[in-house]
Amino acid sequence: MPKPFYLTTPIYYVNDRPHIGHTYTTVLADVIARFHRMRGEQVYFLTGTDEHGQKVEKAAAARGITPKELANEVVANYTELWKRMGMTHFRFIRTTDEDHKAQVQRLFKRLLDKGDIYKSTYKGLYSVSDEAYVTELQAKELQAQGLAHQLVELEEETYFFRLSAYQDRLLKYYEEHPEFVQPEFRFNEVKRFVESGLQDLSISRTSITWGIPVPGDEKHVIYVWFDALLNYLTGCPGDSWPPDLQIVGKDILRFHAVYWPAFLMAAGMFLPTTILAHGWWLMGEDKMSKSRGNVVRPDTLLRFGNDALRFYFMREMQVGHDRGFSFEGFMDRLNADLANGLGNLASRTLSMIHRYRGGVVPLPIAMDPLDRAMAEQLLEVFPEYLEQARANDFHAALEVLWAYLRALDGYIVKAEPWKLAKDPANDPKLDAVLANLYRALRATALLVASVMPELAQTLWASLGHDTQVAETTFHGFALDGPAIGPVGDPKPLFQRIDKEKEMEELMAPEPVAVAKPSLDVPELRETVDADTFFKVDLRVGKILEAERVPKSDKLIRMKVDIGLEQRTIVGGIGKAYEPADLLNRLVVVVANLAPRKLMGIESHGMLLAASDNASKPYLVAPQADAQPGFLVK
Ligand code: ME8
Repeated sequence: MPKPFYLTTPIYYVNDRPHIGHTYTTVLADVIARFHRMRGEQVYFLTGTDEHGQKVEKAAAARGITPKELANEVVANYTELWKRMGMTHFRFIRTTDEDHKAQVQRLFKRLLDKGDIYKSTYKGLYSVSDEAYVTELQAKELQAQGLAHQLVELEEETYFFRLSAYQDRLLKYYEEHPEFVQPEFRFNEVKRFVESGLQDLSISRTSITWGIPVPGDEKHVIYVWFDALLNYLTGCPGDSWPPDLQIVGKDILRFHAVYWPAFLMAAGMFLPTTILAHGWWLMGEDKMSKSRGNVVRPDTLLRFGNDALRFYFMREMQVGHDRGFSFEGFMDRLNADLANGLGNLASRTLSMIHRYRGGVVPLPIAMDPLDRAMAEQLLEVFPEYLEQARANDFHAALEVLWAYLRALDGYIVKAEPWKLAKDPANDPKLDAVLANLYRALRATALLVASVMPELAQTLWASLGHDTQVAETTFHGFALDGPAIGPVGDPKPLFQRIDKEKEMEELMAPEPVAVAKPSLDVPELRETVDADTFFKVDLRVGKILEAERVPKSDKLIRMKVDIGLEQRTIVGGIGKAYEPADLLNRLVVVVANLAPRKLMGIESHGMLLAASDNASKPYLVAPQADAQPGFLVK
């Protein structure tokens, strides 16, 4: 019995909600996990969150909550997103999990006893944003990038990991394991870094409290990266070590390809088989990041469906390279490949099988050279797709498959089945064409099931299967096997996107990024007496849930705690706010406003918001320590 395929993503910091960068990494892992299951392997896929460290401690302090409370809030965004997207991880690990804390302390102690960890003093520069000490050389790089303000001078007592002792062993290991880091050009960067010399690594801090204490010396907490990397160990089920594939962004390759294997060597453990470093999704020339205000959230794209986003990620990004994101490119790709491309081919094929053969897939008794060429091409495309996907290159795999789908379009044009159908003498030729198209679609459903689970299942079912495509394995699959049953009605696989309409909405920037609003100050309204004013019941509310009202780009349905009770309130703020941005916000509610129906939903109350000339809402927010139910007067 081969060992289960163990696959990991980085664990994400809890200082931000997930954006499409984090989503991309997790989708890539999920696609690979599903692919390996269809190869008949048992797969463990681990993801989670990295919750300790100074940044979280500070962000929580600024909001007057504990770091754990802050972490819980952000973690929910991740777990809910992954659930909504149907990710197939077996565990969502948090570095605040008890078993993880125990694991980190145990390993720290073991390496301390062994002499690989020792106590000394660190003096030098520290990057607050990276939570890492930096060498002179790295400091110069940061200065060149204008990031020097993130550096501080530090002198502190610290525990060191004897990284320098592992330089030669690492280089030897790299030499003997050419598959250890992919892609190769990144592996070369890693080798050069290690060849340039490794210094011992400080792995504890006394300046922070939010972390795992050093066992027996509790004024030290364990450095976030030592803590974080060990999640892969904590989360590994008994029979699965070492990881077969660890997916990371290129930003954190050094930690995974240098520090992490050195820790494992020190612990006397096997090293992961492959660290796969992918590139970045860029906006223009820049990395997507909250501080640059150029972040695209998955919510914005998931309106087009989970599979659409997964397909776009896999089709567009060549693993290892950077890729510019654009809404237009996103929609063009989906329209071309899913609405046209595959969608079109499937609906044409199914309607022809219905129209000409009553839904029963014919057997190809006689094939002419063109039919045979198409059938043979499938025999090549299928294993080629599997090979590329096995090498984690879904970009290339999908390219090969879609080139074949385009060739099939040409095949239909040449064969002209609508003409063949007019004369029974052409029956054998028409049978061959229909059978070839059917087989190609059936193979496609199987191949794309790990990339687009729902779409593949719809296609699989409409081809007459009553099984789950995801439970079918590639091995031994008969590409020329007979059809299982009659085909179903052609259902559109993917709804064409109205690009112009969508562009208007999508291009509306996130609230943080909008230009300063202009305002012609409106005239003062008529005077009211105090009694009239106090009739209005204004109180503090807290938004507990928020979701878009289907078919409306403006309305958001919220559940708001107003102290007395929880209310459903529908607000026209959807163009200015994402539902996820509204969660846990304190707002001011007009609580005694007569209820009214908005798109069939009864809204009981209203949120106070300021408004500019363009009627863009700006929610009024009470001070952070106000409580739901407080009267506003
Ligand atoms: O680094 N394009 O967490 P993190 C593609 N906690 N992928 C991107 C991306 C982008 N623009 N931005 C982020 C950490 N990512 C540590 C990891 S692991 C033991 C600890 C993805 O929240 C990419 O996978 O900053 C990157 O490596 C990861 O998010 C960083 O997530």
